[in-house]
Amino acid sequence: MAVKKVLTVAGSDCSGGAGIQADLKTFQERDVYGMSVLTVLVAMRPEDWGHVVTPVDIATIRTQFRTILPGIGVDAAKTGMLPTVEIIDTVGAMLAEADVRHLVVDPVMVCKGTSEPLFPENTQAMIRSLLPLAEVVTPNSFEAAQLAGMTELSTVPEVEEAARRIHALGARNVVIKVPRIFADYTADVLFDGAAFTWLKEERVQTAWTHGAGCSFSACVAAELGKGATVAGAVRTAHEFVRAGLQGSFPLNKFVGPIYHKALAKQG
Ligand code: PXL
Repeated sequence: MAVKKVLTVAGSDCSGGAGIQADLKTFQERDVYGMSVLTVLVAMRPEDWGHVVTPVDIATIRTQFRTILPGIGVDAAKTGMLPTVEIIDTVGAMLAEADVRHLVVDPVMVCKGTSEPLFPENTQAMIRSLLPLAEVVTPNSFEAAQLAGMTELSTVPEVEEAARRIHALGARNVVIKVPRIFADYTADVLFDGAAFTWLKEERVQTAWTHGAGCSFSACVAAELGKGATVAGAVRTAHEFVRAGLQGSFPLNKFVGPIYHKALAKQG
């Protein structure tokens, strides 16, 4: 059977841990052919790891997108960091026109290690242009609160209420990643519009979690592209990221990525 083709529409993290670098590593590990449309270049100042964010111009985003759609075709796609309202609306319009069968929206609003939301004004654009197209949306608890119009998610009922609200905005399935809601457990919860499925594991003890969110959504897209159910894709992604966290390592004193080959490394 021909290899499945999966597209990431996301930013470059030149440190290699998140963004399209994480997505393409994940696609390779999950045995799909990865392609990318770059929306933004992220660099980090070596002194304090402050992020320097350079959006790609709209015409260049369009040209890349047309290379792949209609130029090649995809079995699934994901979106990651989309740095401006104009880029979110443009990517949303192109994805709507291309009618991508399986779309995972990772509503990236912050990078780990930076406390300030990078692009707070983008939330409304994501709600307008991306959520109605999403087969799966994968916010962390901060992003889920922003999308749901809530202040903070610190209890199970609050997380479930946020998932219901985000589902009502048009995403067909909502996965909220809530690593810190339980004392010793990390959790992802899937809401398909009818039922909640909580995936709970003992927390992997590591400070190095960079790229976990990007890799999670990339893995969901890869599995959907290969024909998995949403519940199956989410479970695989949960386990894939968990293995990656077990093999995570520091790049310097500021940042450490998950390791996509953690299972192979241990074996
Ligand atoms: O982890 C969020 C993220 C997504 N995409 C890019 C990033 C980051 C955080 O550094 O750089 C390109």
